[in-house]
Amino acid sequence: MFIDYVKISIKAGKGGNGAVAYRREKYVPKGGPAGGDGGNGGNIFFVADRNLNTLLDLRYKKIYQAENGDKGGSSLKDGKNGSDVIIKVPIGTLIKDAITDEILIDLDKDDKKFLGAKGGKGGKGNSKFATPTNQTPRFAENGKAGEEKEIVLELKLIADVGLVGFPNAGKSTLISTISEAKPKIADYPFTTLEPNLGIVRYKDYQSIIVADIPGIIEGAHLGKGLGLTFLRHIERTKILLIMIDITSEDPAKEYKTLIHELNQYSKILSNKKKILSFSKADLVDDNIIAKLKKKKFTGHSGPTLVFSSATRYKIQELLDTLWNELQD
Ligand SMILES: Nc1nc2c(ncn2[C@@H]2O[C@H](COP(=O)(O)OP(=O)(O)OP(=O)(O)O)[C@@H](O)[C@H]2O)c(=O)[nH]1
Ligand SMILES: [Mg+2]
Repeated sequence: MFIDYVKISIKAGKGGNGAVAYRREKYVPKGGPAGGDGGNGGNIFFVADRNLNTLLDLRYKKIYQAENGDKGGSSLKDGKNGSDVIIKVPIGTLIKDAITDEILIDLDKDDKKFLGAKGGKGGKGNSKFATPTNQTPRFAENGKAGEEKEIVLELKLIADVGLVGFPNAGKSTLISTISEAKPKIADYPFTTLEPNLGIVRYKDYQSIIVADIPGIIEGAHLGKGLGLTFLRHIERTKILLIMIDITSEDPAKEYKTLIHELNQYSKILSNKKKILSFSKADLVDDNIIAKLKKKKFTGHSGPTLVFSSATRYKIQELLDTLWNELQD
């Protein structure tokens, strides 16, 4: 399952209290202050880890609590610091404050680390409060509370190319043809309910990451079909491959609808570079293909690609075009 949104509570550890203690030595009845400091509370960190793809692991545990610092001891012994908690997340996870909705950080690189909640400082022991006029203080400082936050984690896939089309356009079939991804494919709408990422090997050592997402229908921005919330997964792609089923009754209208829904979702998507393509070329005659290639689509410039995942017709050309566009 693809999990892209999780809410959790994080609680850093409390600092340990400083100790009130006195030196006890033979023949010294009233020793000076010897209370150690409390240890610091453990912190909560988030770290991006390239081995993770989903937020699934975080779904079952809602509260993350770091260890408290130990209290200070006698004989100037300081308390142990509480251990930190490190929460691993996939690359591309946004960390937000659940209450203000503010983005705290974008963990967009492997190993990038973020201090989500700082542990409370340990209190000072009474030995630290000795002054010339009060050489044996009878008090120590208490440890401070650790930070507590409500956090939202949101994963935005980072792909090079996003596939955009109506349900059944053949998006999942394409990704399964050009990559190792094995998404569900079926001849009914909304087969894909969660995004799939595919890594396409290009030439020898290059790769293109493609994101297959659920289908879009007219009125999606009003919540029709699966709505548009999954479009956030393609906001960071460099290009969008618009896919229209070549057997569509009205390709121009389909194209217009897709562009309209993208525009409704965000400026980022409306400004993104788009390539227009027709899938399932094996289902029509060559003269229909030739006609479509010449047809003008309002608002679209650049080549129109026609391909078939079923027969691999023009699949290499499709990849070459995507690759070349990505180099710009
Ligand atoms: N003949 C032919 N059929 C295809 C081709 N590509 C996909 N199909 C068929 O079209 C149907 C829909 O394919 P999917 O890949 O599931 O379509 P999708 O765009 O991912 O659909 P949603 O996930 O519902 O948005 C399936 O029955 C596929 O077998 C193709 O190149 N040629
Ligand atoms: Mg699909």
